[in-house]
Formats: sequence, C-alpha cells, structure tokens
Amino acid sequence: MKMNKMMRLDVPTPWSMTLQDAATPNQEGMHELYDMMMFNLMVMLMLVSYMLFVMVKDFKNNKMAYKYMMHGQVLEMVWTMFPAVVLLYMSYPSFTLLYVLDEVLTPSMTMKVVGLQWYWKYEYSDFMLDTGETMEFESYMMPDDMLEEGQLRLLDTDTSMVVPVDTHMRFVVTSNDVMHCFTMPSLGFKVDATPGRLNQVSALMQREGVYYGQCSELCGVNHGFMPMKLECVSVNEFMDWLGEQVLCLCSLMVKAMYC
Ligand SMILES: [Cu+2]
Repeated sequence: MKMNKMMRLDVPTPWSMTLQDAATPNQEGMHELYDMMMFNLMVMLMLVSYMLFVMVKDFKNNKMAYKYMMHGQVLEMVWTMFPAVVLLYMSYPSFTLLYVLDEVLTPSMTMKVVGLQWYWKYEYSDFMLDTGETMEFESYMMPDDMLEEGQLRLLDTDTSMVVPVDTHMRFVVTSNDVMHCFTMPSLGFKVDATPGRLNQVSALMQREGVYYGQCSELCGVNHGFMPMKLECVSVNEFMDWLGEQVLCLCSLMVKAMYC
C-alpha cells in the first residue's frame, strides 16, 4: 500500500482533468498524440472564436463579413483545403501509433486474462505446477466493509496480478460469459474480452508500481464492481512471489486430495 501514497497518478483522483501517468511506452505515445491533438484543437478554437468575435463586434466594417459577396472560389478552396490538410496532418501520427500499439514482438512472458461475471481470472500460462496444471487465480473486488486503511474503494482487489518490471509482457484477453473490457489507463490497455476470441496486447512496464483498471464494457449488474489491480515489481520479487504461489497452490491441492 505504500505505493499508493507516492505522488504518481496511477489511479483516478477527484476532479482530475488529465490522463493518468504513463508506465509503458505505449501509453507515452498516447499522451504525446493527445497533447498534439489538444494543441491543434486549441489553435483552431482560437482562430474560429477570433473570427466569430470580430464579425459579431463590428459587422458593417468587417472584411470577413462582406455580405454582398456571392462567389469566392479562392475562399472556398481555402476553407475546404485547410481543414483537409489539418486532418491529414493529424491522421498520420494517429495511424502510426495505432499500428505500433497493435504489434506484439517476441514477448518474454504471457499472461491470460479471462473476464467473468463479475470478476477476473488470471492465468500464468508460462508457469506450470507439478501437477501439470497452469498457475491461475481469481480476483474479486474488495467490498467496502473489508477495506483496510489506504485501500481504494471500488479499485482494490483481494488478489492482484504480479508482473516483473522491464519485461516484454503479452496479455491474452478473453471472456467466459459476456463481453468485458480489460482497461488499465496507466499501461495503455483497452482490450475487449470477448467470449470465443483471443485478443492480445503487449506492455513493457518501465517502472514499479501498483496499477488499477476497471471493466469498460457494460457486462451486467456488477459491471462497476470488477476492477483489476496489477503490481509491477522487480524481477527478484516476482520470482519470490512466484515461488510462494506455487507452494501455496500445491499445498491447497494436497489438502484437497487428502483432507
Ligand atoms: Cu463490465
């Protein structure tokens, strides 16, 4: 929980007007695109507002509001071509980013994320137990009455994904019932979890931290109560955690078999 108190914006905050801090190059790319779009938008807004203001203020003596002009080929060319050029100028980085985000290049580790009504199941497909089964666990939202000091309402979960930092990760996303959406703003994820289909997204988390997300596809009555929590830790800590998980899962199985 110490991580939450750091001054990073990896969670939604009250009255927040900006995006959450980026933890992956993908999300940094999205921030850059967003800034560029906002800049263009403000320039256009100011230009149009200025013209409108000048025309309203002094209609008679204003050149922009010359009311006897019937044809203006040059003017029409300009006001058609200018927005087209601006759109092309903005579409290039947008499409470039879109296709870059789609790329999943030789990941070091794969995780499978399964959406269910109304919780998530995480499978560490790369790690097998002694029994030959895949390591997997479920993650439920912490109910309000069980929240501990420092935990976030509607965001904290009982178990969380744990992944190593600076590792090329691949997340394979699917659903077991209806459509859900695996969304984590700081990591730049927004992947539909669709039954019968595997969607994938890659991430290279560049700093340790705790990241949160919420289902973003209306999936039923508890749609707002199936958050996801991801802890990004150092490789050593990840290996320790992995060891603990395997031991604890093994002991559960032994109990189930003999008790
Ligand atoms: Cu949902």
